[in-house]
Amino acid sequence: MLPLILVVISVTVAGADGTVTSTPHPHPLDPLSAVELTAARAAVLASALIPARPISFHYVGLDEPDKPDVLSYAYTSTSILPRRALVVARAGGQSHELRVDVTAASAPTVLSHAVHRGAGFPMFTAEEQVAAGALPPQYPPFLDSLRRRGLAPRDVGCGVFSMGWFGGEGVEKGRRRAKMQCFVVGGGGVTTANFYARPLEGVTLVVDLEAMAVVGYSDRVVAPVPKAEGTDYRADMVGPPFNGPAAAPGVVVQPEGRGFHVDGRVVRWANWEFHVGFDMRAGPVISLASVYDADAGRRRRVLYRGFVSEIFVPYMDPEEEWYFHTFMDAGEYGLGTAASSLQPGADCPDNAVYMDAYYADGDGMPVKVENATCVFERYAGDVAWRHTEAALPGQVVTEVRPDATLVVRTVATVGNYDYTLDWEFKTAGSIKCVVSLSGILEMKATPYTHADQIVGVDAHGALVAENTVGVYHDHFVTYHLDLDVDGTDNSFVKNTFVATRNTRDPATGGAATPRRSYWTVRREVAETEADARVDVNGAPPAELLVVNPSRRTKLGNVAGYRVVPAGATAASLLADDDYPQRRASYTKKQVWVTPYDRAEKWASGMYAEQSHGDDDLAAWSARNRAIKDTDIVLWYTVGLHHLPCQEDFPVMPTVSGGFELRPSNFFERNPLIRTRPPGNSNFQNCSCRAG
Ligand SMILES: *[C@@H]1O[C@H](CO)[C@@H](O)[C@H](O)[C@H]1NC(C)=O
Ligand SMILES: *[C@@H]1O[C@H](CO)[C@@H](O)[C@H](O)[C@H]1NC(C)=O
Ligand SMILES: [Cu+2]
Repeated sequence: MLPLILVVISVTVAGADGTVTSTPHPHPLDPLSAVELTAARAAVLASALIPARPISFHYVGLDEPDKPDVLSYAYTSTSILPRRALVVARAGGQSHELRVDVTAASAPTVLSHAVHRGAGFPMFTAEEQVAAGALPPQYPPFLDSLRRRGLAPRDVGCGVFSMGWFGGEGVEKGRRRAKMQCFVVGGGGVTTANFYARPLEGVTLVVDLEAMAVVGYSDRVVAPVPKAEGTDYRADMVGPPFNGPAAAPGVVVQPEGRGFHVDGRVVRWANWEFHVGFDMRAGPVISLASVYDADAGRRRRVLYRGFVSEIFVPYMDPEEEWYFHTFMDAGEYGLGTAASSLQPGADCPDNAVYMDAYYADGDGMPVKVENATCVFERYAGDVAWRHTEAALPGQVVTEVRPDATLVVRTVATVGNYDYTLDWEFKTAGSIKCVVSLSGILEMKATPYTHADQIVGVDAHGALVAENTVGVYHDHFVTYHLDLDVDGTDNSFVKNTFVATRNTRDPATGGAATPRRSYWTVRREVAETEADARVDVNGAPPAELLVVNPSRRTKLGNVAGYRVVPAGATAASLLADDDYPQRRASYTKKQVWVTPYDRAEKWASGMYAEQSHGDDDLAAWSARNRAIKDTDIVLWYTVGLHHLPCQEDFPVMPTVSGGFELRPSNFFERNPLIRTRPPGNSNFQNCSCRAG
């Protein structure tokens, strides 16, 4: 990631004029409405518990009711549950945590208050990033640096970079500081929309975010500012002529209308039902996903809650200007606050429906993101199952079922990177999570203009344009997956493939069969957290499942869901004692399982900014709690090593990774066996647009 700079676009602030009203009885997992956010703010400001001023709001989110209450609301009673907000605010140099009851928006009450004493800070606010952006042009040494490069202050924009943690308590304790680095946006009459392509290499400021003052400065390296030509990606700057490969425009038509229903934020489609939430740190949150089992004649629970808990992005250049680029995009910047308004017909197909989202700004006021999430049915011409049978006497039988799915999509644009987060529901019972990366590389200015000049150099990136290096880095996208497979009490199972020598091997005297080897499966049920830390690339290969030991098929197999990696299984290569790695040590394994604890939501810890790693997923797992036949949470990390190439410039073609949660002995048989074959799909007018 690179930081949010200057202004937040495509969001509108909900008016205090009553234009936004709360629904009378929200679902207990609905995100806080504009009215509820406003009420939480009012309660905090009115509270005597925080005497210091000013108060800035860094996180305001739903403080969910206890899980048993939500389950009983969803599956039995639908009794109205209290609405509570969790607020993390800064005042007087301290991080305050407050729980506020906003059930009656006109009379919100603070239920609890605590001051965070440990390491780490809450997310940055957009407002403080904007305010910090105004500091460099008022700072004389910075003006000198610009003058030396022949630039004017208006030619440059600066962003706030989290500074990570590199040991010790030091003078930084209690001080919320960040670094700032700058980019050339104008100058010489040239402008480009590619903010990140023209770094002012060598210049780093340190800002105190609470005093809002520059407290450190260095201008160390002089490398040429990369040229603006060829950096833009806007259609009106790139072309015409548009001479790239041409494809026919997309067509989506549903002649009989949409196949799904949205009731508030509950989505019902085919055999699936789930709730779509939103959080300013996590972005989209999928809850209470259940699937209808036609053979059993009932709805069965699969996923209590799933969301992206963290995106850790460490860069691989140890130099002064780059070593601290070790971003935690969710915990430091927020995936929800970074949600982009989706562009109908481009970000999502024409048959999509949209949901808005709200979050709190730094002043605690609601901000609306229009069309933050879209929901659409996808038919990409794929096959759900098929068979052609030519061996029957006198006939050929072919049966095919097309595979239609339902996608819930949100895009988080965290500075330079755009993460498209998809939750795809399949009628065969799978949930597929895909994260797709696009956007702009983080680039370093360099004197080099040809790859041969870098040969033999200890390189930390690849030349992607003249004077421009795309710096090596990783993306680790960690999902919190509270699976409740057919109920709350689950276990984690490893089915390891074991290569076995045939004991009746003819080479050792046996003669009954010529086969010398085969593989079989060793089934292990994880007893404690230590048994459930898995490097999916490590030998031996294994299938990983969350099962419900008390639910078996009629044949006696235990009902479960497998987690199946779908590419992008990179693990961190950093040394265990390297500071960024200590803050995200869970990135050495893709899979972890913890017992459910409502406090354990954020893989990098509640206070990720400048965290020390003492409250991360690996630290919780080190307690080695029992995880057998209890409520468990599966954590899965999608990982990519990113070695930039020229095609990633000036803007990256999308690259995806993910995983699938796939039923395994959950159903009695293929749940799609009784689906109808497709009817006549030769719609005459399928070149029309659905809208
Ligand atoms: C949101 O989506 C609706 C429906 O497609 C569209 O009319 C509207 O212009 C979109 N709003 C924004 C801000 O993109
Ligand atoms: C296709 O469109 C034409 C013109 O609008 C209409 O007359 C015709 O009935 C349509 N055909 C089908 C199969 O919908
Ligand atoms: Cu990347």
